[in-house]
Amino acid sequence: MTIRQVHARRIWDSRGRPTIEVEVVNTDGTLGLGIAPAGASRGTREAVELRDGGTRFGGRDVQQALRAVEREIAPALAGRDAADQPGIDAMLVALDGTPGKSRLGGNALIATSLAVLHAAAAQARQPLWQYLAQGRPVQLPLPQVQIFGGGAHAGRRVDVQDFMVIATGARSFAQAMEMTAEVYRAAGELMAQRGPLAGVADEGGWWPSFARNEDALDALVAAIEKAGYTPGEDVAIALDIAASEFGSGGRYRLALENQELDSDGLSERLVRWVERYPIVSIEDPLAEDDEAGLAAFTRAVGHRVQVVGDDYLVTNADRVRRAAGLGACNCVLIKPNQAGTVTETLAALQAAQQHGYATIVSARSGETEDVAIVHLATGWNAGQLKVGSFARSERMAKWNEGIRIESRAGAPAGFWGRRALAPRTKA
Ligand code: 2PG
Ligand code: MG
Repeated sequence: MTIRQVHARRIWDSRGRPTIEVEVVNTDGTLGLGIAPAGASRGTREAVELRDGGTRFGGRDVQQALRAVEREIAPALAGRDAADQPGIDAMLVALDGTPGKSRLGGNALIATSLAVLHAAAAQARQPLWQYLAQGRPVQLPLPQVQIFGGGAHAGRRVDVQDFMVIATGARSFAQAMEMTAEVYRAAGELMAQRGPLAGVADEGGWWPSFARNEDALDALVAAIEKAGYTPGEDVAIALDIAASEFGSGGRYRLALENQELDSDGLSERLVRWVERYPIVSIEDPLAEDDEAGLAAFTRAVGHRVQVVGDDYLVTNADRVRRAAGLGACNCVLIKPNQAGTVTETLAALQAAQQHGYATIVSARSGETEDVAIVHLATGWNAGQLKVGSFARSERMAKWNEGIRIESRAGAPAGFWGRRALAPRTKA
């Protein structure tokens, strides 16, 4: 079976910004849709998102990326078999010809690559997760869900970007959602009572105007308790510090507390948080250029807390192997559009698994109704899934898809639960 047609169109993401959707149609009439998401806090080594510049839509239009698909990618895909994902992705990378995918655009490439993947699953008449699992036993991922949004997603009102919860006591994906719903609601009520609520952030998390970063942690613990759960037992805390957003060259500027810290100073602050709060996961604790700091932080707390590399590892297999050699991080955030193709995304995930790192498949802050990442997390048996908060349909579509996958006949064999967290020695 071969690809008959490839179309690209401009659609709109959850921030109301242009993005690219690619449609791949097979000769048997089955088709696949792929959509590029968009980050706000980005690693410098991510695949380049091609934007037109100028004044239209704030410079964010994607006409060049659309043209790249219509004029170059579509003719090159015609007649190929969608099931040959590695061959097609290698062709896309070669066709682009630049190290950062800046010529055709990482957004054009990932939308195409995902569309090809969906088309192959459709052609095989299988749900995407099942097509990816290829008969191997897989389990539903453990969700990380944002309760408070900060950093680049909320006008930098607090320095830390994501204050999240993980329902460590949940026994199924659906139960994790139930527990999260109660905590999200309790957090909103608490904020409304205390007064610092200022709407919701880019991923649907409450946007509270706290005076200190620690106030958000205290509020999170209070929300877990208010919801009737025991912090650290039933529901634990996960943070994305996104430190590259407020630090480089070993200097970190905490705007909220009007403090400048060096790498050790920020590390010590975070270690104190780990000691005081029921935190089980910390992402990008130090900036992407602070490799020594990331390795030192992992040595200090990596035996009891998950240390996640996002901006630092940018879903790149070589960078994962390099980090493993240095002992930096023990978990890799997996974002397909950082890599630019499905095959390179899978390579990063496999490199992580080979080195004993845990993995989290993640959405971006700019999303759509696309639910592909839930299928990737499940079918690749990644263990964990990060989608943003528990509000707004670009987020809820993904959580609901997890519930659908779990409840259908022929569902994956169970739920990862807290076993998915690094370090993997925990029961
Ligand atoms: C992150 C993501 C999701 P963005 O940093 O992990 O929260 O944000 O897509 O803006 O990079
Ligand atoms: Mg991050």
